[in-house]
Amino acid sequence: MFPYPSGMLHMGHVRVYTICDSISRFRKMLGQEVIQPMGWDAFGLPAENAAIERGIHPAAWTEKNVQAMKQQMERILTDFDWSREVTTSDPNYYKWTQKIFLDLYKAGLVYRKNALVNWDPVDQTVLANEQVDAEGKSWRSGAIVEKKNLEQWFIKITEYADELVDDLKLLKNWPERVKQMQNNWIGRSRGSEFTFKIADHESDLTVFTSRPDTLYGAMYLVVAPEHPLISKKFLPSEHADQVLAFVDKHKNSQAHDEERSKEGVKTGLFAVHPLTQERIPIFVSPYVLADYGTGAVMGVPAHDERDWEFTQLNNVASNDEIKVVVRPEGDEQIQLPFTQTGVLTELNRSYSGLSSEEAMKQITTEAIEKGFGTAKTQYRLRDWLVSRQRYWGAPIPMIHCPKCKTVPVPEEQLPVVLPTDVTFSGRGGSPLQQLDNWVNVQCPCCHGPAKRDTDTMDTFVDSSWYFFRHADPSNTTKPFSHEIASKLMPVDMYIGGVEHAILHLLYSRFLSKFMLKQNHYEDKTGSGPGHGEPFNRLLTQGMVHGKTFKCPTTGKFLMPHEIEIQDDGSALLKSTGKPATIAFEKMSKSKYNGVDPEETIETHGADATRLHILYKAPPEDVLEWDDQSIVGMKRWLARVWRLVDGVRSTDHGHNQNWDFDVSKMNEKEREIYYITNNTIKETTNVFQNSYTLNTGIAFLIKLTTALTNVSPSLDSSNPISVGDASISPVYMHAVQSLVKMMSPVAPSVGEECWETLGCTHDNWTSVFEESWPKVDPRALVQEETTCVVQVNGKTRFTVTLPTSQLNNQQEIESSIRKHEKANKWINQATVKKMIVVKGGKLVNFIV
Ligand code: ANZ
Ligand code: ZN
Repeated sequence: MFPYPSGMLHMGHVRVYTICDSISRFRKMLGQEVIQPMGWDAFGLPAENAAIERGIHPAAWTEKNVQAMKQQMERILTDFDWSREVTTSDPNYYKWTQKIFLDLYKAGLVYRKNALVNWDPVDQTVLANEQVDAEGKSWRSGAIVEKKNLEQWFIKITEYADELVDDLKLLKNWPERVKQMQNNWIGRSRGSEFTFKIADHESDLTVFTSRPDTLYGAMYLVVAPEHPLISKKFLPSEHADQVLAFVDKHKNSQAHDEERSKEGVKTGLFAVHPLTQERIPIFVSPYVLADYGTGAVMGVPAHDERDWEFTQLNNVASNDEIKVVVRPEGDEQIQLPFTQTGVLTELNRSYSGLSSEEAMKQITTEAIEKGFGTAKTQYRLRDWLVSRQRYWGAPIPMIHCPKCKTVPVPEEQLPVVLPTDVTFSGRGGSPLQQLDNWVNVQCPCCHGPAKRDTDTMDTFVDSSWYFFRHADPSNTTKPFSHEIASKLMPVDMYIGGVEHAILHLLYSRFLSKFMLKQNHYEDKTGSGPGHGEPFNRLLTQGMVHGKTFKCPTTGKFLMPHEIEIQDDGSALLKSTGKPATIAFEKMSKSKYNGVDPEETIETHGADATRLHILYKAPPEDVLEWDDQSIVGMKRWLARVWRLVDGVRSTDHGHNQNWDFDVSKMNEKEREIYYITNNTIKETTNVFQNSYTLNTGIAFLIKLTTALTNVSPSLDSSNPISVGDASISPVYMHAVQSLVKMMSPVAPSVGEECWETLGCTHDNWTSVFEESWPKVDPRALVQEETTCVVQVNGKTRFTVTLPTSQLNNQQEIESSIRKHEKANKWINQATVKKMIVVKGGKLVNFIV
C-alpha cells in the first residue's frame, strides 16, 4: 500500500516496506519477474492545512514531502522501481481518476443527493469528521458544529453489494478476519417487508424484518424520529406536540447503533396487524434507524433484544402479555428474550409446529399472496459519498448549466486541472468556489453560461485504482493498457495495515470489478470467468508499539529525561526514585514513545534495523519495539562477516557449480551439507508460503552457529586452498548459501559478503543477480542407524535413529525416551549415567 506523503517515514512504514522488500528481493532471486512499485496517495487535508497555516502551496508542500520520504525509503534499502512511480495529485494521474468517475456516471453509478455535512457557522465551511472535536466543536474556530444539508455526489457501490459479499469466498489467501470485517460492513440481511394498514387512515406503514417467522408476535410498530409519518398534519392533535418535541430532541443522533436510546413515545396512531386484524400502537424511538430498511420495525419483544428493552423501559406490555411465538426445539426452559430460531408455538394458528426456517418461507408466501409483503434483502452498506468541499483533491469533472442541468465535462477536455492562483484562508467554503474565472465556463451542450462543480473527490477514489496505473504508469491515452493490465493483474501480493481492512479494500474491489465489466482489462485468474478481484494475497502487517513509562501514582506518561533506565531494563523516576510502570502502546507524540527510524538507521545501520523489525515478531503480529535487542542482530551480522572473512578467496570462492556426491562425503561434511540444505528448504518455505520471516531468520542464525562450531576444512579429502587454509567445498557452499539467503533481509551486508566471497574480479556480480540456492534432495535423506539400548548392561530394546543425531547425546537420549518401551525401562527410573559406545550403535543406561 502506498503511503500518504506526510514528510516523515514512521516505524509502521519502515516495517511494511521492509517486509515487502524482503519478499520481493527473494522472488527476484528465484528468477521471477517482480514489480515492486511505489507511489504517493498525495491528495488530502493535511496539505491544505499546511497551506492555511504556513502559506505554502499544497503542491509544493507535497512535493517536498515526497522527496524527503523517497530519500528515507532509499536509506532502508528498499528496491523500488521508481520508473513506475505514481502520484495521485499529478494531473497525468488524476486525469484518469476523473475519466473513471465519468465512466461510472455514464454507467448510472454516480448520482447527486442531499446529505448531512458538518458545517462550521463561523468559518462558513464544511468540516471533515476528524476536524470536529469530542465536544462537537470546530478545530479551528471553536464554534459548535452544525449539521447542514448539502448536495453531495455519491457512487452507487450498493449496486455491487452481492458480488462484494459473494466473492469474498474466492479470496483464499486473505486473512479470515479481514474477510469477516468486509462481510459485516456490507451486512447483507435476508428477510421480508410487511405492510401494515394504518387504522382510520388511507395510508400504511412498511417494516423490514429478518424474522418473518415472528410476525404473530408483533405487538406494536416503531418508527425512526426522521420517518415521514411524523408530521403535524398526520399525528392526532392530542399527541402531536409531545411527539414533535421528543423527535426534535432525538433527530439526527450520531450515536452508534447499539448505544441508541430505547426511550419512546406513543404517536397516537394505530396499525392493523395483517394476520390477526388486531389494532396495535405505533411508537417513535431513536433506536430505529432512519436509513436502514424502511426506517420502521415491527416490535417483537419476546424475540428481539432491542424490542425487549424498549418494552420494559416504556411499560408497553407486562411480561405475561408478551407473545411468545417461537420456542426452543428441545424441552429446555425458555428465557426471554429468546432470539434464536426454533419451533413455532400455538399462537401461530396454522403455522404452529413448523420450524422457524419453514415458517419464514410460508408466512412470506402468504404475505405475497394477500398483497401485504415481499421477500427482501437489506444491506448495511451505504452508497459512497465522494464529494468534498475542499481544494486539494481531484476536481469532480461536472458542469452545472441552468438549461441542461448536470453535464459531464467532455473527455477530451480532461483533466480538469486545479487552478494554482488560490488563496487559502480556511474560511468561506472551498477555495475553488471563489475563483470566478475557473468556475464560470461554457456549457458543453448549449454553449450558454454555466458553472463548474467546485467539489473535489474523496482521496479514497484516487487510491482505489492506483495499482492498475503502476502496471502502465505513463500511458497518455488511457488509464492503463488493456493488454498490460490483463497480463499483470491481479496484484500477487498486497501488504499493508489492517486499518485499511474495510474501506480501502472494499472500494478497490468495487472499482476493479467495475473496470472489468467495462472491459478495461480481462481477469485471467482461475479456470472460470474472472471476478475482477484485485489482490490475490493480502498480508496485513501488525502495528509497531513503543515502550511507555508511566508514573505509578499519577498515571502520567513520562518523558525520557524524567527517568533513569536500569541495567535490567527497568526504569526509575528521577524525581522520586520509584520504579516507573512500563508498557507497550501505539507510538504517539503524547506518549513520548515514538522511535525515529532515521535515528535508528544512523545508529545501527539499515540492515540491523530491518532484521530487528523482521525478527521481533511475525509480520501480522504487533511488534514491540525495543532498542535493546537490536544489538543481537548486529552480533549475528558480525558473526556472518567473520565466517566470510575466514574463507575470502581470490579464485575459488566464486565457483558455484558445485556437484556434490553425498556418498563420497565424510561424516562432518555430510552433517554440514544436511544443515545447509535443510536451511534452504525451510527459508524457501518461509519466503514463499508462510511469510513468518522471523522463523526464517532463526534458521539462518542456526546455520551460522553450526558453521562457527566447525573448522572450515571439515577434514575434507579434496579441500580448496585459500591462502594457507584448506577449506572443504561443502563448507564453502554452505557459506555461499547462507550469504545468498540472508541478502533479501540484510541487503547491504549480504552484498558486501558476496563481493568478499567472490572477489573483486571483473566477473563480479551482485548477489541479487544470483539465483536462490536449491535444495539437494539427496542431502535430506536421513541415514539411519540401529541402536541397541541396554539398561544396567542388559539389552532391552532397539531404536532406529537418524545417523546425523549420533554425535549429540541429548538428541540420542530424547529419541530413545520416545520409544514405547522406554516407559517401562528408563522414563520411570532415575538415570545415573548414559554411556554411548560404538559411535552410537549401543547405549547403556545405568539406573
Ligand atoms: C422483527 C424481529 C423479530 C426482528 C425478531 C429481529 C428479531 P439485521 O439482521 O441487522 O438486518 N430493524 C429493521 N429495520 C431497522 C431499523 N431501521 N432500525 C433498527 N432496527 C431495525 O436486523 C434486522 C432486524 O433489525 C429486523 O428484524 C428488525 O427487527 C430490526 F425476533 O423485526 B426484526
Ligand atoms: Zn447547457
